[in-house]
Amino acid sequence: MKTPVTVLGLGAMGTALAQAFLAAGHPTTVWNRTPGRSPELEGAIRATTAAEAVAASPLVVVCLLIDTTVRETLEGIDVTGRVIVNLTNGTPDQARSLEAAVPGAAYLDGGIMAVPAMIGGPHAFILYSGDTAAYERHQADLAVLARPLYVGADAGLAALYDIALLSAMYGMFGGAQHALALVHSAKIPAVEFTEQLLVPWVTAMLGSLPQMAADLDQPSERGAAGSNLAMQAAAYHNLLDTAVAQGVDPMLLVPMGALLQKAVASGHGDEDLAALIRLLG
Ligand code: FVH
Repeated sequence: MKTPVTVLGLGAMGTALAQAFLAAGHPTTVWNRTPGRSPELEGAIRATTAAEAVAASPLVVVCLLIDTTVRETLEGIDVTGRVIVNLTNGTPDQARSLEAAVPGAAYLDGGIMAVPAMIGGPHAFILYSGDTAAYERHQADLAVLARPLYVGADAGLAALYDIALLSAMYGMFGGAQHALALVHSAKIPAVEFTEQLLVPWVTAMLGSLPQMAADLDQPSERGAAGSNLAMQAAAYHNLLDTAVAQGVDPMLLVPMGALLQKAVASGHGDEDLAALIRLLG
């Protein structure tokens, strides 16, 4: 028989996780603060309390709104002998603290790198960290949700990777959204611009990331800058001025301009974009 699992939280993501477990044949107990959510979960066992749901399965997946929600939900519940897999978004410190707050349970923290529609599909992956033995015992169970990637025994590591990847995503979307606001201000069709220019351009620029990362890892092997920062800082004013002239709020672009100025002022004008990473910390 497949491992019985419990899913705490039937928001958009919790529902997708429960659906994937059910589709894979796992006896699946679900609980949600507001009863009656996700009637589409046919075959799920509906617990009336979180305690009842935790008691029902050795593997308990938690997917609630934020860290506080998880703490309030698990408070006072006997989790002895359970494997708690917390897939709620949080910080590394919150993950470590939660691990300490569930004595008697094995704790895994996770970062879901997918939107709900991707769960159970080929492009989703989930980062895990924490109790190594618990991960090895349940790796196959967790694989029905998304490709599992274990990143270390420190419970905070999955959150660190997750937050790093989300930070990159928001930065990327922020730049693209500014670009779209700019072309929209000039009544340029957004879809055509996106498909023919924006996506190919961003895709081509992403190709420079591995070299940027290599420069960070091995500064002694850094090559000459192809596009130096002094040149980029000089041109960057045009991005801000054009936004203002078009009536577009430059708020998403301003921080990068400030960082470029700081790099040049501190003597890094002849280096390339990798130097900005070192200025951040
Ligand atoms: N959806 C996504 O695209 C992202 C993908 C990456 C991972 N995130 C994180 O997953 C967590 C859950 O996200 P979600 O999409 O399921 O969120 P909602 O649909 O808004 O559902 C929220 C659930 O949390 C329950 N809840 C809220 N407050 C409380 C509380 N005080 N006590 C108990 N439960 C609470 C809520 O219950 P209800 O409102 O239906 O009663 C939902 O079950 C999240 O960390 C994302 O960052 C998703």
